[in-house]
Amino acid sequence: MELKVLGQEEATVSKGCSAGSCGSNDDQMSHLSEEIRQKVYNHPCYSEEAHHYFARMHVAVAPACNIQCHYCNRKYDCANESRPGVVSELLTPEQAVKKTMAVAATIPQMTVLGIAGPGDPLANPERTFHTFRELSEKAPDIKLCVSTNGLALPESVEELAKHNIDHVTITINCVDPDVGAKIYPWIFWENKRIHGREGAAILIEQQQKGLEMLVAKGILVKVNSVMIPGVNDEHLKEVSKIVKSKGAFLHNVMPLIAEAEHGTFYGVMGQRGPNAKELQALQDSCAGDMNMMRHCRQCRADAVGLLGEDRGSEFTLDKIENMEIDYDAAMVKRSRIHEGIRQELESKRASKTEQTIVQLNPGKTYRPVLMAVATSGGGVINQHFGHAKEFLVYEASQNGVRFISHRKTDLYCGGGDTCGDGESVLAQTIRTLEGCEAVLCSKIGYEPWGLLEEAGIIPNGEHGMEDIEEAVMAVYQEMIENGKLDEAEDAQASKVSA
Ligand code: CLF
Ligand code: SF4
Repeated sequence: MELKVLGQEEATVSKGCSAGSCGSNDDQMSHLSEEIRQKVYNHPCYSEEAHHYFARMHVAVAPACNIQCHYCNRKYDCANESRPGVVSELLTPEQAVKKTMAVAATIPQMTVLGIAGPGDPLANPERTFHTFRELSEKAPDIKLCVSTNGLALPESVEELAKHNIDHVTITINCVDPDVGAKIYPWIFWENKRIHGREGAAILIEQQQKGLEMLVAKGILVKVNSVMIPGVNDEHLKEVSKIVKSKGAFLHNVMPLIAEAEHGTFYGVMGQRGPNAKELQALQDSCAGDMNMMRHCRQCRADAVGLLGEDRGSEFTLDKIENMEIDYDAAMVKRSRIHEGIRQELESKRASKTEQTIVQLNPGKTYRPVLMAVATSGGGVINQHFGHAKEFLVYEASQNGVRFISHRKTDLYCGGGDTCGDGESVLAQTIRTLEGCEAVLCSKIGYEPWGLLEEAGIIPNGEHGMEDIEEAVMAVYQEMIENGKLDEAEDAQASKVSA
């Protein structure tokens, strides 16, 4: 069967790339210029498709920060790119280079090295650029990536371009200083603290200037925004429009995570974060103007592995200390594996043809359906229901399949062939799937099967090792054939869970 996979609006992308595809896959990739496709096809954050195959790693070399965000506690990693409440081990640039080469040699799918904290990388220019400089010499096949609050960006653009850094993330939470004053209590600027609206205005100006300068250099810019209900949620639509008009490649709207135990201003004040439904609604309304990233995992400043997994504990300083690394040999292996993945992706695209579901019952309209998928990567359904730490949520409709979000869960199954222990955690897992009408996995135990059915979710273990989008569409087609969607001929909106 042939599928059409949907994502953001189609558009021709030229220099500076303002639209087209990136949150997602094949159809979208085909609209990118060759130059940009080369930059994003193996970057797990800039391409939704790539995140099934390629890994990233972060090195925590940048301790200082030049601003204060109300969602940040300086004891922890920069919450602009990381989950708050997580502490990373600070590395020297030399340690960071060694660790990166060790990971690259061990995990050939690791294609991107990012610096995202624990403070702001550009507030620590010596440490950040020392790391980039050495890596671009010693491991030239690794893409370099950086995430910043943008205050020191304009003065850093030349240096970023010099090191061939093709991917820069700026966290832009507002373009209005009055909104900014509610998010940033102060910035450190020209050797003094500047508070409130005045500080926010300088930050916004620097961010916008930096964005324009990067785009002019042909560097791909992703904009992260933290969605803070009641503070900047409505305003982010305006932010999305403006950053798109200035040439940003991708917009990643992330949920505020504010817990009192993190000791942040918002956490202590009881500022809530958005629920999944609110986040999706905002992402959808921004998507009319902008490519949206929906697969961000808010990873930590020392994360290693595919998005959604963290293999950092395999590469602690004591473990890498004694590793012998033949990086020339590793590069040969890496390039062979990358070529294999590229060929696999190309052949997948070539095998997809126009999907036929609409012709199944011409003249009828069926509502979209959300389905959860258990996968550990590779773009296929390959995970046991009870082993899934997260589920990917896709929407199937007569227009095709599109990725919507991921939902984290706690493991309830310790392994083996049976699922069933820890029923309350299982019940919790099923609650996280609320709004989904089917769950696709490689295998599932008797007990969760029954509980899912009771919750109105169809368990499905029949598509193990199949391509995710094809399997999702096959199940959607079965639902139509079995008359499960007949009641919705007048196309009610899909049930989107909170
Ligand atoms: Fe790291 Fe960020 Fe580069 Fe990716 S993460 S610096 S762009 S390599 Fe990616 Fe992680 Fe989300 Fe960041 S999933 S938090 S968006
Ligand atoms: Fe914290 Fe990052 Fe904001 Fe700095 S930019 S205050 S490290 S969240």
